Amino acid sequence: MPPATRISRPVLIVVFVASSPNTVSSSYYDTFEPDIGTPGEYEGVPGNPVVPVTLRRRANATLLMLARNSDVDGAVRSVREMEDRFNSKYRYPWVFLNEQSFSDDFKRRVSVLASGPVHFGKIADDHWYQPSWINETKAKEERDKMEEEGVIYGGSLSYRNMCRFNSGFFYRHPLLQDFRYYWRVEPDVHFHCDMNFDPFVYMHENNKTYGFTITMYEYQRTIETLWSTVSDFVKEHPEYVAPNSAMNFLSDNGGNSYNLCHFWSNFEIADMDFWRGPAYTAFFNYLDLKGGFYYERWGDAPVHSIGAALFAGTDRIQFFREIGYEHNPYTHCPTEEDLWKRGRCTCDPAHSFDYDGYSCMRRWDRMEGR
Ligand SMILES: Nc1nc2c(ncn2[C@@H]2O[C@H](COP(=O)(O)OP(=O)(O)OP(=O)(O)O)[C@@H](O)[C@H]2O)c(=O)[nH]1
Ligand SMILES: *[C@@H]1O[C@H](CO)[C@@H](O)[C@H](O)[C@H]1NC(C)=O
Ligand SMILES: *[C@@H]1O[C@H](CO)[C@@H](O)[C@H](O)[C@H]1NC(C)=O
Ligand SMILES: *[C@@H]1O[C@H](CO)[C@@H](O)[C@H](O)[C@H]1NC(C)=O
Ligand SMILES: [Mg+2]
Repeated sequence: MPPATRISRPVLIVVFVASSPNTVSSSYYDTFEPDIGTPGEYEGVPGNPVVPVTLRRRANATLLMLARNSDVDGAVRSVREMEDRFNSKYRYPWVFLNEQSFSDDFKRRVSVLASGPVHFGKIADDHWYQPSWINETKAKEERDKMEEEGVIYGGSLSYRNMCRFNSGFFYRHPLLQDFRYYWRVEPDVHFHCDMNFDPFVYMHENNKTYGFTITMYEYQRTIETLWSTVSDFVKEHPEYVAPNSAMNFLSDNGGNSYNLCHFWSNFEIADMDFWRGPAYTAFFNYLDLKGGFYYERWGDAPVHSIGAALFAGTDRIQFFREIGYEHNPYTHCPTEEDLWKRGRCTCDPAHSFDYDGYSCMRRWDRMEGR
């Protein structure tokens, strides 16, 4: 935090070669310090001067959490860490969504931590619940089968609602219409490093569509017919495939089969205008009508990942290596000594998931020419 009296204009020093695939996002804003005044000067605090937002460079973005009222303790811990490590310096708004009304207790406990405006939204029933054209007899049979087989969340209907909502509906919620970028935050995750740059501004300035920290394999059993459905869609709509598509990240045989690699979507920084655009909209609607969100257990992680990889393309996807992030049981921790130190990270780089046997990071490295 700069001293209270210091009001400097942001200095942008571009220090990397734009085409380098090894770009460290934070080096872009190495010397960037937002002009935010002292904590007591936050705008909206009665009696305090408003710090002109124009002094800071902020993106059109929000922090976003989907949660149940019963998630409140974990939500509070995640908000606290996000604020301490990033948002208290930038004061982006928060949007919380829930298919039920948030309790006063939930609202009170997260609001006390947020440095920016906080919005609570209820999700429309037709954006959340299983649509009427799903054959519930068949869906129930499949849920029971998966549960018997011990597939994680295999028997859960609410988990399926959540996955479908996150795949194709959240960015249509009225509270998100005012925003382009979002950072998805789940209850009970950890942000392990100080953020010395603004990833939203980075996304915007570098034309990025999708940012991730962890990539891994999906359970085949939950997506048995997803890839054949994707292939059918692509055959019908070759015009949506990006010239620089990341097909080789998803498939080891030019698209014949899916290697199960996906970005772990409990962390996402992404551009909702891409989800709202013609390619992803057509893609999601096609998948949705096949029913796999209910007859199987298609997750938003493979669905977003396949959408971004094929229709946005390799150069639109950003690995945020400097963001220390943990969702049980995996952690991405910056392994570069300078990033780890600058971030005052609480994670152990030796235990970063990046090159774990279950990680797809090596495949992503190859996409970027490493
Ligand atoms: N409102 C609401 N939110 C939900 C529901 N189910 C899950 N969520 C939220 O959706 C996100 C993902 O759910 P999780 O239960 O964390 O699923 P996961 O990350 O695949 O699995 P975990 O390993 O258990 O964390 C979290 O932000 C949850 O709070 C639900 O039924 N209603
Ligand atoms: C619904 O699924 C069940 C079980 O698979 C099947 O027997 C039934 O014919 C289906 N109903 C319709 C209307 O397709
Ligand atoms: C922010 O982005 C949304 C979605 O693209 C757009 O509708 C809105 O006008 C933008 N707001 C500003 C201030 O640019
Ligand atoms: C950003 O992406 C758009 C859409 O693909 C493209 O038309 C534009 O030229 C890109 N801009 C830069 C600066 O790369
Ligand atoms: Mg989770």
